[in-house]
Amino acid sequence: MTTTGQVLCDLRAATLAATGTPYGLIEDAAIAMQDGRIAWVGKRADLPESYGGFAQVPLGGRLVTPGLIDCHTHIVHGGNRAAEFEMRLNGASYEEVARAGGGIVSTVTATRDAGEDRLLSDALARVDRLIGEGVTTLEIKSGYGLDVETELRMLRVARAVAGNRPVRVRTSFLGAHATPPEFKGRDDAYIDEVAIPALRAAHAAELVDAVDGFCEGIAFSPAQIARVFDAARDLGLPVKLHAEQLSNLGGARLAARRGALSADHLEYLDADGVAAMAEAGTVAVILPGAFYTLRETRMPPVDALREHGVPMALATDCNPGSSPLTSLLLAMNMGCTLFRLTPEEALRGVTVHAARALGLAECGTIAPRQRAELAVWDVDHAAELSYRIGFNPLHARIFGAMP
Ligand code: DI6
Ligand code: FE
Repeated sequence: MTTTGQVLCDLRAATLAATGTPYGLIEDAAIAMQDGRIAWVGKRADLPESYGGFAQVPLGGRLVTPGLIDCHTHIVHGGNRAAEFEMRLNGASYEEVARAGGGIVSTVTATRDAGEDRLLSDALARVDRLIGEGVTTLEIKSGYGLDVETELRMLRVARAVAGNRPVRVRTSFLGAHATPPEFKGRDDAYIDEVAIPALRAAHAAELVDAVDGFCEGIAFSPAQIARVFDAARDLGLPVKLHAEQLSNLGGARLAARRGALSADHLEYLDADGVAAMAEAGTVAVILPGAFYTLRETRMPPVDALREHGVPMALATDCNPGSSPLTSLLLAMNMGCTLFRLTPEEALRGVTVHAARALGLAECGTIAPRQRAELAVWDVDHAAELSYRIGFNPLHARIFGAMP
């Protein structure tokens, strides 16, 4: 059944599509929406007469962008790590905290102890902060269960987020995030006896959209990650990887060779890794919240990524340890100020390139046939979205239709 749609007008559209203008900007624009999709976008004066019967929604000259996309979060987790935050401020390093049995493992305990309802209500409180900033799609990882039952519970909660809020969720299975205490010193056994069986069970329950891993000295080796990626390939699932965050193990190269959607963090990425990602079309997901929280000094090679045409996305990495961040606007500001992204790169990083990092073709730009997922902002210039710190200029969020 075809329903009558809406025409948004009296607006400026930062389409992020190839219009030949910065931000894909169209002044004096109109956007026609029907059945949850964008039917038409262009100059208001060029609006075809066939949309004359649509409800007109004037937006007072405001800027409209695609709905924002947070393409890397661990937003479902139990408890918090304020105590470890304090420990680090008393001198302990992130690796020391992890090796002392804290870090990820303490969140694993809290997540195993939390029921599904508690995990969901805690996650929704954080998701609501993102939605309040115009986020219409987010990715959610497992990886704090590290046993079959709790990994599946995290993914069910991630799916339930989309059942409880008007937002699209893509899930990533991250069983290869850390070795749980009961497998201490037996990383290979954990991968073979828990992580891969959990992946198969979660896939059978239709809970998995992609497969992730943590390739790092304090986590898993490229050879161990490769086994998880083999299992993903057998299930027909796309892969992505936390790579080169604290050291260079060649994770980005491995991910690129496996045709990964994205390689994420990348502070220690080398020229080889950049070239491999460029060749494979793997998106670089830059996570300034973790860089900031860990007080990293080594920056991801943004200039090299740019020169090689590697698409760069930006995300919160919302997690209780290294990035307790629930503001994608602040991630954009940090991407610009800490990593010297341009404001246009930052906006592309949370729209069109973030969509690509999730393998989504129908959101991330304002163009015909794209989903009608938009953010309306009280700003004069798109750069304001990255420029301000702790200021949220969202006027309205559109998820399918203007409310
Ligand atoms: N990289 C990170 O920064 C987080 N996970 C990962 O793979 C840290 C997760 C945590 O400390 O809880
Ligand atoms: Fe992460």
